Amino acid sequence: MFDTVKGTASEIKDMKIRGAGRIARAGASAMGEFAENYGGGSLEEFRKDLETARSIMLGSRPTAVSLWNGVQACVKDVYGAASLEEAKESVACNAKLFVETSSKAVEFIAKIGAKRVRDGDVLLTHCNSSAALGIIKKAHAQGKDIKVYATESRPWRQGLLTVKELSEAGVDVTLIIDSAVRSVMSRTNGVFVGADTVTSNGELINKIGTSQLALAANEAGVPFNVCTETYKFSPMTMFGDIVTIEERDCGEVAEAGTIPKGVKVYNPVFDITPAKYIGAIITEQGIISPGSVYDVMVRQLGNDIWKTRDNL
Ligand code: RI2
Repeated sequence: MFDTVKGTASEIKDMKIRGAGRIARAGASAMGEFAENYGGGSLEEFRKDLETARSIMLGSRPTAVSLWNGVQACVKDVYGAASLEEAKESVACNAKLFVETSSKAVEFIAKIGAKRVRDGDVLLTHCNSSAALGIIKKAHAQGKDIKVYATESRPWRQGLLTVKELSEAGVDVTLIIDSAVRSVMSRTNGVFVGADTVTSNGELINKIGTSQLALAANEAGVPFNVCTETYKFSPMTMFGDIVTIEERDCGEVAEAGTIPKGVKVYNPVFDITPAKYIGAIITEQGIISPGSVYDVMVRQLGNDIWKTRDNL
């Protein structure tokens, strides 16, 4: 019964499916498929099994609120459903809607953000963000002559995906190692990164190393732009939750047997960029400041958000 959900969760955990937006869409699709193929008995049983499916999915990547919000969007109407069929249909429809609207959001971000790229700009990006790359590719397609530095992004080296994608789109792109960021910053006039999570006070949680780009950009007076769909905003941070920073296996950093016995390896996947280093957050709802994240969350969630607080 849980095969598809387990399969997708394990592909997300193993980074075969990665990128905050992609994992949210994959998670939502798997939940939709689970509901469509559900052959069990009562509405009560479905709700219980759906909860199990939800837990399996959410356990795959603890930091990405995108996955939590994507899965939540699928299951939100199940408790109001009057029959098993209605509940199944609500999950399947909500899953499709989430995939459509989140894909559309990336397109809006590209159109909005590309206006912030000028002819002749030299840009810097980190890791592999579809929202950030959408902007860069759109600016290039508009005929702007741009150059891009892309970090390697150890340990998974997603920067290699970035340089492939940009070069295939015809963009002039240069790969750098992560520690070359400060050295190239003085030649750069815009940083564009993605987001895994944005907190209610406007902090960015993104791939490890992002905060170094922000610091170096701040020092050099280079605008630091975060490119993100608003479903990566984390409502629970409003009520005090602290984002769990995922730590992954030490084998991703150093192969077994390559470091002396007794040496420890620390492999955090994300870091936190304080709001004060962020110039603009480019979303599908327009360009906002880190100080506006709280207002966007409250508007999006409406009065339901106070029920969450009252049930704390
Ligand atoms: P999009 C990625 O996380 C990177 O940190 C990237 O900046 C972020 O997701 C957003 O990516 P990981 O899955 O949603 O590689 O913009 O750990 O594609």
